[in-house]
Amino acid sequence: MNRRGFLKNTGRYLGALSFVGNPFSRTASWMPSANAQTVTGLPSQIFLNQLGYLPSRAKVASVAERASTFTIQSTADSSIAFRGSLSQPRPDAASGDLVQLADFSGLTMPGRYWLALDTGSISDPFVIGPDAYKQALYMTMRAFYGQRCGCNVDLGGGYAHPPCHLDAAYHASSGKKGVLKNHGGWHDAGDYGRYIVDSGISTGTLLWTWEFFEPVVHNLNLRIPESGGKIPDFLAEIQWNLEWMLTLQDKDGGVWQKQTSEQFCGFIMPQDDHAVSYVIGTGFAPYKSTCATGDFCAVMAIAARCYNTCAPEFAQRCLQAARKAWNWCQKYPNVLFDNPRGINTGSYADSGCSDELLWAAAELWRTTGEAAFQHAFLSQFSGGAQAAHLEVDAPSWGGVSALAYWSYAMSMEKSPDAATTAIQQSTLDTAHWLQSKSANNGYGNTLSMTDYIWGSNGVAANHSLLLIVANHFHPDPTVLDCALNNLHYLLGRNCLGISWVTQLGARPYQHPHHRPSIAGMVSAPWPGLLSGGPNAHPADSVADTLPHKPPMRMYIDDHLAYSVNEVAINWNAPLVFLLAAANSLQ
Ligand code: G3I
Ligand code: 9MR
Ligand code: ZN
Repeated sequence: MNRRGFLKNTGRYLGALSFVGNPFSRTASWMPSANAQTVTGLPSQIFLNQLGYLPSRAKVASVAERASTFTIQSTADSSIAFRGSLSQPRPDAASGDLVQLADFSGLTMPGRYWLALDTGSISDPFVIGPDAYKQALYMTMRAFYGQRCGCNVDLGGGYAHPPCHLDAAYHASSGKKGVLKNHGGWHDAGDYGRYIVDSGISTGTLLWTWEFFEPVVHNLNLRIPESGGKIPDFLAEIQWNLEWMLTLQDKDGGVWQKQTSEQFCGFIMPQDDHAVSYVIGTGFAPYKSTCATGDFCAVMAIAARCYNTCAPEFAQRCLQAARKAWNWCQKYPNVLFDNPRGINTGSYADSGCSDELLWAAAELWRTTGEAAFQHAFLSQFSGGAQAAHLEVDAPSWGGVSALAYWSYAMSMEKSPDAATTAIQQSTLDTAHWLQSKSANNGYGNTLSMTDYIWGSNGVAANHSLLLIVANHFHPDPTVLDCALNNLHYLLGRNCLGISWVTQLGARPYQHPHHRPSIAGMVSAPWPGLLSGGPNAHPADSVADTLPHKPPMRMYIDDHLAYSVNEVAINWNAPLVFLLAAANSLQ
């Protein structure tokens, strides 16, 4: 049924979807995708989570046209399940909109509904039900299988490729020479590079998902080649990347920054990219970098805990690798990386590695209980500015101190020391600050105006990670609802009415900067991938042409616009964490 065809539309939405300089776009209209719920036709100005809501949690839609009252109607027979009044219009700075809120939290009866305004406008259909986010968790986690390098990948439906990037060698900048027999890992993003720093936070976040929400993810059947084996699918998928990470550790314990070609390739399938995949180093002794080695150390230490039951030998290998990496970092505490001459792939260059080392210390302490690691954590924690005015911020690829703090605090839960108390308190303070942001934003997300950077959708997901950890320290349903608010934002409750996860929701974006989605003969992009999202500082030739607008509108669904519409493993991973949390609430 196309009930939306006659609805009025301001045209702003289509504006956001114009295809500036994009000769390869499929089409400017919405394409049917593998998701049966995808709708065609113009969207209304009613914005909500296109997947729906859990029965017992808060449910709020944002309305950008003027109305007074609303009803929630069953899609089966248009019967009215809930009536409400809209809040007064309030300006929303991030979108420039005047927004009214429709709060229907009181409706808890599972069903399929739409929201109707007294103006006659009707939203896309959505679900209220305990399984509202079940498929989303499956798809966003399975997307990592889709990112696999070096093996046959087949998600079904034509989303497939044979083994890729098997031709590996040491680049001169690595301090070594010759070919290398390695393969594996996940393609980082829309490109085919593999970068330890980004792999580190992504893999760490996924392993934390396991540790926080094992009951939810333990039996998740991801339909991957390892399914049915003795390692749960969730851990088997992560192991695929860990095995590759292990191959980037040198004999001395240091870890090279990345394995990529010298330049980004064009829009080709991975098996058609025949450029040599080089292990790339700093170009000067000791060639490996401290941030990469610190991240690697932390992740291997977490892995030693997670695989101890199902794969004890692998867990031991991980722990040994972590110890070697730790020792290397003690010798070389601040070797920074920048692209050596002739290398133009992503750099993940960081200006300091003390947070990576803090994370490594905390995870090793939590895993081994050895006093030396606690001492290393505490001496850096108390010696630095941290102790006096500790500020816990959500993690990002370049800033992992929160992961260090939380890991330490979780290891001390039975006998909290001063550091633990300070960490917990500061985390709660930040959570409350994010809650105040959410309460004052028309679209309910926790983003400040300055958070609309490259990968702002990942920032939102990581804010939710922080909120969920805060709830772990001090349970509070309003903090959890705030964490879910970012999920609602990412899945449609935003000023563009777009779902930023491929193939999820009624109006998913269609044109990610993701090579296999562009080069492959597929009608919709590869499933389960989160877009980087709005960026107030566009940095590619397409997004650069966007007229200056409020930050949430600095987005275009164009595959060439990598600074607003690329996908990346470090944005998908906190979304998996958030979805696992959401699935644990029922
Ligand atoms: O943090 C500052 C902020 O304070 C400032 O207001 C803002 C103004 O531009 O910039 C912020 O820094 C930005 C930073 O991302 C935030 O993480 C930089 O401008 C921006 O250039 C930087 O972008 C990074 C991008 O690579 C370019 O280096 C992204 O974080 C990073 O996710 C992205 O990663 C790429 C890899 O290099 C290659 N593979 C794909 C991947 C995803 O796009
Ligand atoms: O595909 C690349 C993407 O992963 C990076 O995030 C981005 C910025 O480093 O660069 C993309 O590659 C482009 C390159 O920078 C410039 N030439 C065109 C490439 C594909 O759009
Ligand atoms: Zn590959």
